[in-house]
Amino acid sequence: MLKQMAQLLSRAPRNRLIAVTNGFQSQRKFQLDTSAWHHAKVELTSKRYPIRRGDFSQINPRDIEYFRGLLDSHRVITEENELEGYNTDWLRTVRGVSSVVLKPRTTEEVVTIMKHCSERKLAVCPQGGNTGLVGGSVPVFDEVVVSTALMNKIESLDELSGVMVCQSGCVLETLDNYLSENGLMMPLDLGAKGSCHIGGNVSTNAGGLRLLRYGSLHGSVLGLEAVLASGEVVDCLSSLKKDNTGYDLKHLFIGSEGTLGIVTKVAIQCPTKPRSVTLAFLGLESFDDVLNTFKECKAKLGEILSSCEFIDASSMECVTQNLNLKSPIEPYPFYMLIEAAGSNGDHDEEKLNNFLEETMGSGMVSDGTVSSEPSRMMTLWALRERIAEALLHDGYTYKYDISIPLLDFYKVVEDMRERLGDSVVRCCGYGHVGDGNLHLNITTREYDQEIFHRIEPFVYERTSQVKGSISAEHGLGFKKRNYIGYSKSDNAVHLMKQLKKMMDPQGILNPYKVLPE
Ligand code: FAD
Ligand code: 2HG
Ligand code: ZN
Repeated sequence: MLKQMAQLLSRAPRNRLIAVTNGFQSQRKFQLDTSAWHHAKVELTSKRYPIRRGDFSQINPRDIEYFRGLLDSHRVITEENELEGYNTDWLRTVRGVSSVVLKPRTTEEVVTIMKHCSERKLAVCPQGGNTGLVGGSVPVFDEVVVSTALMNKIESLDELSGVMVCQSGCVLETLDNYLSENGLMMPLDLGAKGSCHIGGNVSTNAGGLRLLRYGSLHGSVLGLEAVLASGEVVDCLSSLKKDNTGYDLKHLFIGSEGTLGIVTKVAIQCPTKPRSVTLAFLGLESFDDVLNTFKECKAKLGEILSSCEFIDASSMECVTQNLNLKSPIEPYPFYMLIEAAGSNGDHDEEKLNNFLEETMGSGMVSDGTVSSEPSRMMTLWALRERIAEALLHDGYTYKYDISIPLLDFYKVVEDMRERLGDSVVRCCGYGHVGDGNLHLNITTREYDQEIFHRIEPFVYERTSQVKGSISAEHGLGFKKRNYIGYSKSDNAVHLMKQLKKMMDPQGILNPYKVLPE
């Protein structure tokens, strides 16, 4: 059966997997085709949202002079054209007006920058690859952008334990390629891998396509170094798997989205790269079939299951029509990508065969195609990984990233579709079904305030009713911070505010983000 399925693949075109980028940062391997996007400037965040600038100082020529004395002049960006990419998010939904971007190379430089900003009460927005999806990575007003783009050194790799220590500006894909040469891999993988930085991943606690297998960064990050608002360094750069000496402070920085400190170094546990990887791309008639197939793949594949993703018909239509990618199978209401990765190809193939025989035999899976060939797997993964990019071609994207019990999972998409009717271009669902994480996306040609209010807070109320999370993996950033109460208790939010006050008394680190107004 695997052979028959593999034959189906010959119909699939070979697309190059394009990594995302704003097109502003030149070190990217691939460039995102932005030709179909609107070229008009994104509306200023401070205009679209009712928000007042905090009581921070404004940057003046003496500050710029100070930064130029500290960094070479090409690491202090003040040119308007160059600033635009750092002021605008990847989704093109929020825009700030920072007049300076700083590019330190070392922790010491970050320390000096933060000491100066603290003394002057200048607000700071830490930025990695600027692929964040909740408006956290760009300034809201005129915050100083501290970019980690040049903090890209790999410091050490212990091949025996698999622990790598690197600076926070290393691009995820670069790290993965480096590890691959040493028989290892990064424990996370996402569509933005060609642009996002490990510091950004840690600061958002990014999930991605293989969280199902390798767990969250709260497990894989063994240690980190961060610079506080005051310029003080917190050295928690342990490379030990086990270390129960006091409070584990690194967890405060994982997922705090640049509000508690600037992450400068990371020690990460890297798994062994599997010797055999096989990907099944399946077509299914109903969402019940998706859930049953998930249950079955856990049972039949066990420890070799490395990813379990789903795509609905509308998401597939988006990626095929907007990006001209081709589905390898006929249209179905749902599709799944199930990846198996192990150390013995024959053993893995046998397991996968059993799983496919069972699910296709019982009618749970209607059609499918399987491949172990790297370029073909990349072609299939592109259909899933490039949906976020494809949606941008519709116009404006209202993006929701929720954790929700599996029994209620797709009902949310159906309810939203019914609620919005034909007032929107698209309402689709896809994502990490194996982790209970739905990506609900709605698009309109342009931003529409009325539609926005029909979606929010309905989507958060709906999620909260079933005890879900209003942000499974993208964080709260600027756009979702005022909805934190739908997923966290008042006491928890209060404690978060106290922690913030203690670690950043002037509130200069990434203001207007994560915590509610
Ligand atoms: P940025 O976008 O630059 O910043 C994100 C946040 O972290 C901001 O609040 C910023 O202030 C802060 N920050 C950045 N660097 C630091 C630092 N060194 N110290 C302190 N704070 C810092 N996310 C997922 O979880 N799973 C996915 O599958 C996934 N897929 C994606 C696919 C695409 C196509 C895109 C565009 C995004 C995707 N994302 C995904 C979202 C995004 O890529 C991740 O959140 C990523 O981890 C952000 O990394 P970054 O370097 O781009 O950070
Ligand atoms: C993904 O899993 C990302 O592809 C983006 O988290 C999700 O576009 C989205 O909603
Ligand atoms: Zn995701």
